[in-house]
Amino acid sequence: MKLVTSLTSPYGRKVRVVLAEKKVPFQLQVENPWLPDSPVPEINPLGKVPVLVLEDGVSVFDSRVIVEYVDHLTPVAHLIPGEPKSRMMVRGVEALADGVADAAVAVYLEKKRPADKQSADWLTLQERTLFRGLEALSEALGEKPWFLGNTMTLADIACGCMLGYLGLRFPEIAWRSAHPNLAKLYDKLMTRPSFRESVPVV
Ligand code: GSF
Repeated sequence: MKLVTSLTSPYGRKVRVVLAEKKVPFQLQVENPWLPDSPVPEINPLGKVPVLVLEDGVSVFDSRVIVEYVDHLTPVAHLIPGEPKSRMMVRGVEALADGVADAAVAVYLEKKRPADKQSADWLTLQERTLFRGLEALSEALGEKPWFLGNTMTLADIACGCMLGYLGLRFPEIAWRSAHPNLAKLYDKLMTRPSFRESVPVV
């Protein structure tokens, strides 16, 4: 199978980490979905990455559908629990982390527009979402080693990928000092080859 993604996408990194943790071999095709001649719309009508293209040509998107599929491919090292309440908690944290990433991507794109076309109100709205989301993630983690139970789950992976994206695009956001527990989690995740090998690069 082939994963089509950019090397900056937090959602693409989430999928790469899950594929690596599940030891599922894949080919990586790097694409920038923002370019006018991007081939991404041919495999995803939404024009977004990541997209997982299966051997039979089926396109799987978005990242939440891809990770669900990949987690079921092998019975080892499940990253999404089967028990309904635990599953809901893990997917809830993933939704929160992805939502913070959505707000961060929105701020990044707005700030790329010419200064006179940027909306201060829109930026404020997105920034508030971003900081509220970080606060909620920090509270959910508390002093626990992982978001749920004694092992890493998709919740930790999604949160780590979002934090890595903030580090790339918004080095001025002091999330490490505001939320030392999230910093500790990120540093722990970065000891794993899956995270080290998918650090976002421009
Ligand atoms: C988000 C994908 C996305 O926004 C997911 O896969 O989880 N909910 C989706 N991807 C961005 C790139 S990035 O900022 O990660 C993208 O492909 N944007 C292209 C566009 O035209 O919006």
